[in-house]
Amino acid sequence: MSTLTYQQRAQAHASPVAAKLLNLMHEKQTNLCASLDVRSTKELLDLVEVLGPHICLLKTHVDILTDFSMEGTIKPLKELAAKHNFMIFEDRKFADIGNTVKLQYSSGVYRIAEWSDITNAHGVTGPGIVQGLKQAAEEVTTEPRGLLMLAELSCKGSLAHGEYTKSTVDIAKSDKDFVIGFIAQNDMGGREEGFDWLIMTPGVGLDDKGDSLGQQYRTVDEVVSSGSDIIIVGRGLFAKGRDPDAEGTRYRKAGWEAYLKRCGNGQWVKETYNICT
Ligand code: S5P
Repeated sequence: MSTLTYQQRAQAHASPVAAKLLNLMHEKQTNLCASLDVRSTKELLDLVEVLGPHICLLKTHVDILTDFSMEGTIKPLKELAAKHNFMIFEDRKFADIGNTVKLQYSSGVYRIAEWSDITNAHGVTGPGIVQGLKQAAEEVTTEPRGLLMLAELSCKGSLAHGEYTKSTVDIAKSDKDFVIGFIAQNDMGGREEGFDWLIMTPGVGLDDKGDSLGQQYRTVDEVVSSGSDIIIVGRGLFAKGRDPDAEGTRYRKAGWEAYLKRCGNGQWVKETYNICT
């Protein structure tokens, strides 16, 4: 895993999206991504208003929203992203042939390529998926876009391990600018070949071990010490009975402390943040 600071990695990164995110993380001192799976735009925007100051990245599943619209959902979301300084990751998990994902990413109701800085894809269909998504991004926007490949999953019984994971890493190597990293539970290497992939890790929870549908949670320390650069936290932040502001502070602190430890530093106190620069 990388023991360099986010700032050092930003300076050398091949992808403008990854460099922007790493700089933002360094400046805002957070490696927390909020994953907000809610049913209405109002719930989403209310949570983002509270969690915005704590996060570097917002992960969405816009197909869960019953009232999605570009004007009513995406416009205010982008305004909140600018106000609180975070980036957006639509967790679309593309998994089709290149030509189809190209259409799915750029068209339809959601037009994801127009507004989401980052999206993700499964490796199961092979490298055409990377090229299809990249072409769509190039055709619909001049803004930089980045792709994460799903190399490992958090849920019980997942088939994404061993040879599958290795082959997904090979697909990621096919495009150094567009593929910025992985959804994974562990570091995926690549540094000796000149890749500096971002590892984003879901299945993170400090209070629960899992849910009744196969989700499995690891602690912040566990995931960061096994290579995670960005912790993705969902229900740990906002499930019923939880205070999102308090949980946002808590997970952000835990994530940053674990990062400082990995960079060779100890205590999480505001003054020591800059030791890691
Ligand atoms: O392996 C994975 C990959 C993803 S992207 N496991 C996951 O749980 N996710 C996503 O992370 C999932 O789709 C959900 O949006 C989020 C986890 O939510 P939580 O409420 O369990 O923290």
